[in-house]
Amino acid sequence: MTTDEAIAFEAAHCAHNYHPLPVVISEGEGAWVTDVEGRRYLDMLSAYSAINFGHRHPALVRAAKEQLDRITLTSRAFHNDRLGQFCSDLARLARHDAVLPMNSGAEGVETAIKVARKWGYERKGVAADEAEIIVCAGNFHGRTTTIISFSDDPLARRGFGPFTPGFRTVPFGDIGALEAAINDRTVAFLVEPIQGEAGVVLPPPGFLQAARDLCSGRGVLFVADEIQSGLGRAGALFACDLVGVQPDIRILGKALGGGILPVSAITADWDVLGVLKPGEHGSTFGGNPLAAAVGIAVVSLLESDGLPERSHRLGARVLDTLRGASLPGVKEIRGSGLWWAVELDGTGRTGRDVSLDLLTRGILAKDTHTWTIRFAPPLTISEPDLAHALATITDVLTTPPRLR
Ligand code: IF1
Repeated sequence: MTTDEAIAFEAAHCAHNYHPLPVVISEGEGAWVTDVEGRRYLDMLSAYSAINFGHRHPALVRAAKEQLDRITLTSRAFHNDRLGQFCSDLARLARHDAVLPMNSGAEGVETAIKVARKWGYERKGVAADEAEIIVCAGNFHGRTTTIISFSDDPLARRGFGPFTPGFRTVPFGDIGALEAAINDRTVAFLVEPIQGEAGVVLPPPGFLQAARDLCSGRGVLFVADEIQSGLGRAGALFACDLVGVQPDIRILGKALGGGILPVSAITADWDVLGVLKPGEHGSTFGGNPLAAAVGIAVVSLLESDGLPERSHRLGARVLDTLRGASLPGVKEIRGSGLWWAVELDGTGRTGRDVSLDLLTRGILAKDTHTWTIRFAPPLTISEPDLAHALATITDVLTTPPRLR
């Protein structure tokens, strides 16, 4: 089947809720993927940071295969022999007492919202159904109706009302606005330490630490959505570690499943997570033995392979290289670790135009908000492959747009 045939075949029966680049991937290993016509590409998106360890990392595939031959799903109506190890390992990694395992990132965010609200009612004394959570403009926390209720992206909201109340929005990075928004009903501040979908937007220096102190002083839970920024992506184990902030709740997902299956979780100490009692929250697949087995292998990898440090080291080189290239038509280059974005100046090609040009040159990347292209290669990408990607990105951005 050719690329065009495969795309048409998919369009006949798959909802059109995406506008993918015209490439049909059939295989992948490490940082490389191959399309149905045998063309190879460097994956510089990593499924939006779910493939931090590369496609089909041997240790992760081995863990999944071994578990597939034992048991894959029990539901939490019964115990299984992998969940305890997964929660113990992940709690240690996150420097928290406990873990609540879920599946998608959005489920993790919803879980954090429910726990924060219940903590507010039971431990802070907020009046029933009055809890407020403060979020940041430009946020992306998922696609459920409650989560889009506090999105400020019209595309994410249009046509999906009515919306869930109980959220206040402040400008990302504005500590004064955050302080002004906190009141006696505020139970949490939910923030991406680095905003991904917004285009790898870093907060002003000191903002996260000041927000942490403010939350501690006002009895507000600091909830870090590290679904995209965590697990080595930003150049540290967690993006919060870059500024020495320990959140009250950490939300994890994407790469926690090793790029093999959906695994998300929230981590917190018992004074927070202890508000949940049996029967109050859950999911069919949350904490399943297959997910736990992969999660155990992911934690082991993160604790042994030095990937966060490698991300930091190579990421610094990426920014130096791209910023030093004086790229025409580029407004800003932002990044942290092996996670960066090129924001175009809006006078020429769009982010999608550049993504299409990169595609023809064997580089997979994705635009966001029209004028930005984001890059997130596997943290395991080889240095020669990274150098090749940077040379190609530089050349594509320097070469006048080809006639389309
Ligand atoms: C799509 C964006 C990225 C996330 C953060 C929670 C979630 C995500 C910080 C929800 C998910 C994904 C969703 C996917 C594309 C991708 C994305 F463009 F949508 F915004 F990465 F930037 N918190 N992000 O980044 O996790 O439920 O998807 O597992 O919806 O198109 P999920």
